[in-house]
Amino acid sequence: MKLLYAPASPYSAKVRMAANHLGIKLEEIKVDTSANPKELVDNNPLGKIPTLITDEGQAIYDSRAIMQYLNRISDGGLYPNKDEKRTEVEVLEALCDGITDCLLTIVYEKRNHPPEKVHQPIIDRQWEKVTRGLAHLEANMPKTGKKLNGAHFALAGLLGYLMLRFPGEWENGNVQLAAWPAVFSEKFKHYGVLRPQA
Ligand SMILES: N[C@@H](CCC(=O)N[C@@H](CS)C(=O)NCC(=O)O)C(=O)O
Repeated sequence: MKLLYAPASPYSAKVRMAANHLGIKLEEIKVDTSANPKELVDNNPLGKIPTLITDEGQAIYDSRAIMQYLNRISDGGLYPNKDEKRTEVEVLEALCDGITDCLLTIVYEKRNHPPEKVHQPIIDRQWEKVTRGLAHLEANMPKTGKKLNGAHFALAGLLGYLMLRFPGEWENGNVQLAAWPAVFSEKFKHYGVLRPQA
């Protein structure tokens, strides 16, 4: 199976960590989405990463569809079996990915405009959502026991992206979240290598 990814991409980090945790081997192909590489747009009309291409040639995106696929081929290795618990994990993953979406909107707004054209109200609105989302996570920290699930990898992708692109801007008041990467690294030894990085 091939995974089209970029090292800084938090959603790519989520699925790379999950696959590694499950012992699923991926041929990882680094792509630059801004160049619209043919293999990417031929397989994903949205031109986004991560995009997984199975050995049979089926393209799977987005990251949550990939996570569900990894869960199926690992016989339920990523999500709990019981409905209520599974929904809880899926919603937590959606929250982490949603906060990540807001962070990416901010990064793209700044990256794609000269400073005088950056629309500050967009950034402020997205940052409000980030702040609310992080406060919710801080007040409802997921248990990080022996068995890791999809939400743990989503949180690891989100916090890795915050550490990479927003250092010093989110830790205040989020003591448990700021401490969590160290906790997670104890359970998942490859976090240092697979977390989002430049
Ligand atoms: N909902 C998608 C989001 C994917 C996404 O936005 N990926 C970014 C990189 S982190 C991307 O491909 N950006 C390039 C673009 O939007 O053209 C997922 O969970 O996979």
